[in-house]
Amino acid sequence: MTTSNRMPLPAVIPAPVSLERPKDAEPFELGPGARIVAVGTAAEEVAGYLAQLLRPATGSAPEVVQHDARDGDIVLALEDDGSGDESYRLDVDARGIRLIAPAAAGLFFGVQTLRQLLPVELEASDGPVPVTVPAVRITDAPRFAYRGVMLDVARHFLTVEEVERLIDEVALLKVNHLHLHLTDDQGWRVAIDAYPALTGIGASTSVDGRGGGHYSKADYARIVAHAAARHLTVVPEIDLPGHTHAALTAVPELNPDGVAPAPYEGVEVGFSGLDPHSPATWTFVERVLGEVAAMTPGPYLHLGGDETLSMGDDDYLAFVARASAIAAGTGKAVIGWHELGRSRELPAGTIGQYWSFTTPRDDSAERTRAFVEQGGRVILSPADVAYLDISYPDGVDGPEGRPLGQDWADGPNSLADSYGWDPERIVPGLDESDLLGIEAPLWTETVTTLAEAEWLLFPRLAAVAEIAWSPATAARDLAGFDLRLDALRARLAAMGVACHGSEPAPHR
Ligand code: TNX
Repeated sequence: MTTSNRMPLPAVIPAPVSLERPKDAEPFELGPGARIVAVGTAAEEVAGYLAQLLRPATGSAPEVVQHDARDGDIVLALEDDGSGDESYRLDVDARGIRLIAPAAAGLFFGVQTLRQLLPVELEASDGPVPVTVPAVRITDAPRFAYRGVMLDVARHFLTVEEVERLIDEVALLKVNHLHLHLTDDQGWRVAIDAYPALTGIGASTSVDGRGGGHYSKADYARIVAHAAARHLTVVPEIDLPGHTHAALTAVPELNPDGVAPAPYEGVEVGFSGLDPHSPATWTFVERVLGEVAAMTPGPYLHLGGDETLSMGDDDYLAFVARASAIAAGTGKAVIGWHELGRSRELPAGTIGQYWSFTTPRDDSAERTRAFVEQGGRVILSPADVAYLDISYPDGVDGPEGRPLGQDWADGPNSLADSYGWDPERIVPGLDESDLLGIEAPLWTETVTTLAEAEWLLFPRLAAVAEIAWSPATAARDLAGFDLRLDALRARLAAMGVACHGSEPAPHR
């Protein structure tokens, strides 16, 4: 952040490209007659969202109008200055608030910045809350196009309402992709018309047998729509050919002996696989990927591809070549975990998701470069800093009074770990332009409730989100980040969000 004077800076996470406090400018005070002026049709939806955020100020949402801005109004205007759809400028002083962006996305992210400048009490109160906003001039744009969070709804299921809440929470940090890990050994969580048993027996349980669950097509559409309204793209993952035990329990013909095994409630990985020599496999892959692509307005389809320890090389490569071609044939861009880079027959542009360590182990760097060599780009999720299911170092119990998190990825992993890495230095040979972005996965072997998911995500997601959004040139100053984080902690608490290291959030 560049600053123009020594006044304490408003605490914004992720840090904007530039934030100045203009000398002698007075703060904005929201008056009773203030309106939101939405200039341009695409600005109206964002104006409606902001009006709801401001509702507790007076007890009623400010009126949204289309023109004739007056002093004291909040103006959201679309103006294309060529700076990218997600960029914005935010000017606040006593005369009003002016937020300008080339597209609705930029306005939405600008509103998330503005939200962090508003009194914390607005998040919790039914009002009235006096609203004063410090005078600032901010210009901002993201470093990476893809800023993701992954939820594993297979090991433990999260309901539509829980996923919607998490979407609202991560939007505050300008996260713009929600990767849903929809299938794994323990459960298949999305309805596929061609195979109803996938969400029958296939969705009947979870890790430790804590109950099942799945999304109907209507449920899934609700999640996608809720995400879209917060400018997040949903990335569905159907994990193939490994992590498929739940599918094998539901579809007997996928098993070489035609006999479906019993459901699995443990946490081992790498034992299941689909047989590339069986015609039933290919009928299954075509139907499932076809239906999932049809439910997906976003551009991506994640094929998984990780941890197929029970399959030989030839079978794995035969599977990947054919399955990735089927996935690409749906019209979607294919994403896979870095193991997919074992294949030299990937559809052009296939995106690799790197999940080894900040210093690559085994052949992970080579596998990851293989995506770039085949015309694709890379999403970084280094497990020792970006896997948010790894436990915290202090050994404190989670919000339900039990320990949380796994340790395998050089864990426990601290907030400082999640903040202290440089995307350009992870995979040797990759340039910044080879990186599509960054994602923080939340695997849920140990996570059984929404509060537990929140507690593992926050505050470390704030660190990963800042690395994904803020300029490479911004010094990663942990002490300064910690200060800004205090404000975010207070806001999350007011929102009722569980956060490690904060006072317990009040019950919702
Ligand atoms: C590895 S990383 C997995 C998941 C586990 C996770 C636990 C990757 C692509 N697969 O199956 O849930 O570790 O941290």
